[in-house]
Amino acid sequence: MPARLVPLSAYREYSPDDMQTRARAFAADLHRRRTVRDFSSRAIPEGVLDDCIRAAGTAPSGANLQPWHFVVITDPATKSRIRTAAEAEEREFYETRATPEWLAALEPLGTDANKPFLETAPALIAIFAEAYGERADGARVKHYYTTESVGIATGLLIAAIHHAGLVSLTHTPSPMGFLNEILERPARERPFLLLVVGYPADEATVPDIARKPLDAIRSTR
Ligand code: IYR
Repeated sequence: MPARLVPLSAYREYSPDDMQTRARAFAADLHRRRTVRDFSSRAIPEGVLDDCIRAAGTAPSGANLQPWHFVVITDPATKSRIRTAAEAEEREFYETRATPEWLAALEPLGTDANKPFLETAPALIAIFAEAYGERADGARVKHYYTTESVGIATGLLIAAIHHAGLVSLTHTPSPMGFLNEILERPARERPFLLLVVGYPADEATVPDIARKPLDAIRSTR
C-alpha cells in the first residue's frame, strides 16, 4: 500500500531572533522543573491530566504504533494498594537487592523504602509499554523501538505536567508487575514507570543537586 502523504500544514517558521528567544525561554522554563517527593493532597483541576496525556501521545514512535498506555489513578483505595505493593518491593530493594554502590549513588536524594506520596498525591499515572499490539481478531502486531517510544512519550508527559504548573516524580519500584494486577492490564503491557503527580506540599524541599552544564553534555565538531 503506497504511503498517503499530505501537506505539512502545521509547521511554523520563526525568525532567527524569535527562534533564539523561544529556545532560551523553553530551556529556562524546563530548568525550573524539579522532581518532587513532598506532595500536597490538593486535587488536580478536572481535565488537566487528560491534556497532558494528549501531549504525551504526540510522541514519535516506531512505525507510529504508539505502544503506550496511561492509567490515571485517583481512587484512594487503588493508590493505597499500589503503595503497599511498591513499599514491599522497595524494602526488598533497600535492604537486599541494591548494591552498596547503588545505595551510595542514591544518598544525595535522601530516598528510602517509605513512599507516602503514593497515597498523598492526588494522582498517579502508571505508564505501560505494549510489548506488542493486538488486532480486533486477536492477531499480534509487532512493535518496534518500544522502550525508546515510551521513553519519549514519558518525557513529553513530564514536560506537559510541568508546563501546566504541576510537579511530578518518576517512581520506579522494581519489579512493577503488581501494577498489571492492581490495574488489570494485560500481560502484553509492561509497566514502564509510575509517575506521581500533583501540587507540591507547602513546605516541600528538594535535594541540593545540580544539572550538568552544557559543556559537560554537549560536544561539537
Ligand atoms: N526505586 C527506588 C530507588 C531509586 C532508584 C533510583 I536509580 C533513583 O533515581 C531513585 C530511587 C525508590 O524509588 O526509592
